[in-house]
Amino acid sequence: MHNVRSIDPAAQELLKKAYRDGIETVWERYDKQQPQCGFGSLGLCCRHCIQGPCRIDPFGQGPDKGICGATADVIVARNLLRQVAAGAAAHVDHAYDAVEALEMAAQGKIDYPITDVGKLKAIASGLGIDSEGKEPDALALEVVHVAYGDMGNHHNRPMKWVSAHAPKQRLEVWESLGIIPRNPDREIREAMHQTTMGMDADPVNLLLATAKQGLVDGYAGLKLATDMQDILFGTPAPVVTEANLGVLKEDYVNLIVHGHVPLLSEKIVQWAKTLSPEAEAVGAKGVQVAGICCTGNEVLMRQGVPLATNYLAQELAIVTGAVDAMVVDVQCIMPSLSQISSCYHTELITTMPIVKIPGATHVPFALEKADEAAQEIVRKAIAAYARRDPNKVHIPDYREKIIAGFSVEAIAGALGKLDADQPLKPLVDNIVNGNIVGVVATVGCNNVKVTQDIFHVEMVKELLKNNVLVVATGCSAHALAKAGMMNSEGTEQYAGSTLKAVLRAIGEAAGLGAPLPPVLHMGSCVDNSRIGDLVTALANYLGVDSAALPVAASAPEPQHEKALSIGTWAVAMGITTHLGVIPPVLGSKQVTELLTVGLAEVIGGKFYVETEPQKAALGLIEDIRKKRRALGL
Ligand code: BF8
Ligand code: SF4
Repeated sequence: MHNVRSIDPAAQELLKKAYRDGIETVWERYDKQQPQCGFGSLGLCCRHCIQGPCRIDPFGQGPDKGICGATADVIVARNLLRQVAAGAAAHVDHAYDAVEALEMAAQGKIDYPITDVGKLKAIASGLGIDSEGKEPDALALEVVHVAYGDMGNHHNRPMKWVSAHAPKQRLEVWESLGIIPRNPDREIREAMHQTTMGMDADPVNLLLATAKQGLVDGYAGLKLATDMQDILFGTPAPVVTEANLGVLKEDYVNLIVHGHVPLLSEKIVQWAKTLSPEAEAVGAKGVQVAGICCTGNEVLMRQGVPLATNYLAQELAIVTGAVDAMVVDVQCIMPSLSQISSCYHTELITTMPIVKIPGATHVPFALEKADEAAQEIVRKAIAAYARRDPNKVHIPDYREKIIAGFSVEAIAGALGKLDADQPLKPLVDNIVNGNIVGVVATVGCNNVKVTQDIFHVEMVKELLKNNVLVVATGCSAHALAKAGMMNSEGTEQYAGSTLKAVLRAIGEAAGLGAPLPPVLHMGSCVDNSRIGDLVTALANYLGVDSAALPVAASAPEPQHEKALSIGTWAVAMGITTHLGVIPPVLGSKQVTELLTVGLAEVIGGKFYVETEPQKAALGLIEDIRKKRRALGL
């Protein structure tokens, strides 16, 4: 429990308004859930068959087995595997939609461009496809063929997206453990089978299966989605804009895009510009699009669309009374948005066949009719603007300047100004000489159990002070953007002296006229693949295992099953991965011990749980220093 709900000043202001307006938010609902079930919190409840539910007494006084004989270790391990498989399923489903879009775009069946032919060629070449003399459409179809081949691989061979993109030395480790995925759908199906009643009762085997799901997530979800989306919409390059709810404008039609998949939001951004005269006709100055969650990160990275807010303040965006329409696609969308919208004039619009919310308007999205859907949505926002009640409007005056768009290609571009032949060399040199102690990737969500954003911000302050470079994605990136850590002033304010000097030098060489931000925004949660690509490039450049690099990861405020899947992938990459909220595994000593210690011996990476931000930062720095010492640095 906590007294302060958020450190975001805009959220704090709107919480007061929500109270005045009689709006119930996620924080009140959280309070009403107290005390939360102890069995569930420890992972000790099994509902996998209908003889149950079965619960194990953590104090050793009640039952120590489920009705079938499953122990605490088995129940906890099965539950974790199901959660990680569910997270992977979400990302793979997202990636599949993107593959389908690239296929239809290449066939000329839909009005989507192939924007980044360079990226297409790079992906093709990684997969061993020759681009010579081929038209982009034909080449894209060959790449799609490989992706579909992975999705429908009926042989016992590794997925090509894994073997083509993983660090060489990792492949050997995974091979020896028998955890290289063959076909994402098959592996997810197998995980469901493996955890059903009367199946696997070996916690070690179940955890290896969990690690395999991490690889499914990393390569068939994250990496595949990012690759397809970059080819379609372009690989991000630096953009300058602003973050926080102060980006909404009183005299504009405000349209918020929320969710994860850019297939629709890219079209909305485009049509919001085109239909601006229609907004002017109803007395607005234009259409302001702003983003929540990862679809917000997607259109930020490629189109420079400002960020509205992250997961935990999604309801508060509507409480501004200034959001004319909020359009959602998939994942992390609170069903409560419908009820809250009905208290204002906001039109909540669902778009996907698997996400419908009673009370919302459903505008079906299909690739073939994407432009029509986007126009309809923008027009609904414009129509709603006329119904806006000025007495209910309050836009908190908070926004921070941000520089985003740091794909690996963009980072290499900036570094390439220092060494065009070996763009990674300046980064590696500065890690070797200790100006940069290491790199930490902060990823993942807000969680109502933690004061919103506090863990992201306080932990990163400590890391930066200690000359650790930070890269961020997802709602972590939103939090750090809102806190002013993604601009040049943030470098002056937060970076330790040697890190600051490096960021100044790169900023100058790259022609920014100011230091590079101390936290580099690398995109949405599927764009954690970009962090994976950076790690892989560093490992291959140095000829070492990725597990040896002075790199760590952290999900300070994780809430979603996807965050567990991403974390599991990072651990499988050999990376120490911090969680700031305790996942439901403490009911099993064996599983907890394997995740935080034992796994490291076989896979190189491990989970590290610490619920205090400064301590977490120091723990990660200690881990990085150990890796430095092992490398002789
Ligand atoms: O995929 S960080 S709360 S929005 S799950 Fe959701 Fe978590 Fe935010 Fe993006 Ni990622
Ligand atoms: Fe209980 Fe076993 Fe059924 Fe789980 S699978 S609900 S532990 S009987």
